[in-house]
Amino acid sequence: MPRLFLALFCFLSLTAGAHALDAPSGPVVLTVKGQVSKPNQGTAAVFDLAMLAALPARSAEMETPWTKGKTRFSGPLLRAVLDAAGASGKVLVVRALNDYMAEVPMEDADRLETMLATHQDGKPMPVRDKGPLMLVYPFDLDSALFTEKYFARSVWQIKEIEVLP
Ligand SMILES: Nc1nc2c(c(=O)[nH]1)N[C@H]1C(S)=C(S)[C@@H](COP(=O)(O)O)O[C@H]1N2
Ligand SMILES: [Mo]
Repeated sequence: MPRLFLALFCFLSLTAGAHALDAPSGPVVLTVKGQVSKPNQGTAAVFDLAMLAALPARSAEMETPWTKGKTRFSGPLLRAVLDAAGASGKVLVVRALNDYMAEVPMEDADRLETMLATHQDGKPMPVRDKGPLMLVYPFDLDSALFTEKYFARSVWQIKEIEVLP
């Protein structure tokens, strides 16, 4: 009988491990709220930098309106962060520390290699220089993105993403 319970326990912890989002151990840098199915703090999914660093990422050199010359941005793919939170919906309201906000269509995460940049030229981004997180479009892959429409969605000092239907 105890062996059956042990097997059941192992099975349950394995399936839970496959779906649950770990609790952060460091300071929370990002809260994903709204339509999220893998919350780890109340109804929200919260992330520290180590959790973000463990997700599928992108690193690319590009020119942006905010940087001089070619600059390398690296960080988790936006879709990887949303997957980790179990986010599903059509619109992302991306909010910054200064309460700037932009509405970003879910397609920008699904179809474009958008990243939540945590590093600029290999260094963590301080708040005074657009950190700790910035939504960076793949300007290096598609020059058609180099427009005011995508600049306005390039939120820096991100603190929160709300997932709406
Ligand atoms: N956190 C934050 N991100 C932001 C903004 C802002 O005010 N705060 N402005 C947005 C807008 S409207 C544009 S066009 C671009 C470029 O802003 P800039 O002209 O001030 O460089 O950044 C976007 N990201
Ligand atoms: Mo703008």
